[in-house]
Amino acid sequence: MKLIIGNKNYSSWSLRAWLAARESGLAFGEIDIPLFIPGSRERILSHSPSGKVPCLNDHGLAVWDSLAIGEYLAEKAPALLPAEAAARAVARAVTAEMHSGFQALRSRMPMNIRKDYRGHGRSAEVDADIARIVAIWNDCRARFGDGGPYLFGRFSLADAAFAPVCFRFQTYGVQPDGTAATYLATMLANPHMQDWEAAARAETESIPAEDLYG
Ligand SMILES: N[C@@H](CCC(=O)N[C@@H](CS)C(=O)NCC(=O)O)C(=O)O
Repeated sequence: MKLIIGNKNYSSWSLRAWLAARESGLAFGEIDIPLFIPGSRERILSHSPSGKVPCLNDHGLAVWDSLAIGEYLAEKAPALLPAEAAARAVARAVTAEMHSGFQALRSRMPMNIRKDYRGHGRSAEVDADIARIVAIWNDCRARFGDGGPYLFGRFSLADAAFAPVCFRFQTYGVQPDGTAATYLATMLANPHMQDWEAAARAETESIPAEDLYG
């Protein structure tokens, strides 16, 4: 399998698929395509019919969109989803909510791992998104978190979905309390997250439109 991804500093959708692939334990190679430079669109389109990353290529089969990639990986590595039906349903629900929501947080706090934007990006709408995310984390940990430190105990696709939020909280200095703070620290200490962060910090390309606060 090969996973086609964008800049590790900026591409939040790429991180979700890459982290799920790493946590699956399945072997995969990586094709990195820096976004929004001459030729990037053509390079992406040569792999991904949507013209977006991430895209997974499994022996010629293209699977695009991070949600579909996660589900595809979970078919091969079922531990990526909780074993119990109710927990699995809620894991999918919060993953889908992350996939389709939180527009204010996304637009005012884009993932930008290299930057220190503490104090930037807050608004009433962003605060409402943050409050909802913290509520999801607390609820999942309380109801399903017994078997380990992640939202559903063991690492799952739900954690991959929220991984970019963890880097955003670090960049923009968002500090939740209690259980959510512990979960955030767990995610930021995850060895695959740390590999991604180190690679993001080593990148030299920048996307000026994403560097919102200087
Ligand atoms: N819903 C898609 C979103 C993919 C997406 O928007 N990817 C961005 C990078 S994070 C992209 O490919 N941008 C390049 C472009 O639009 O040319 C997913 O979950 O994979």
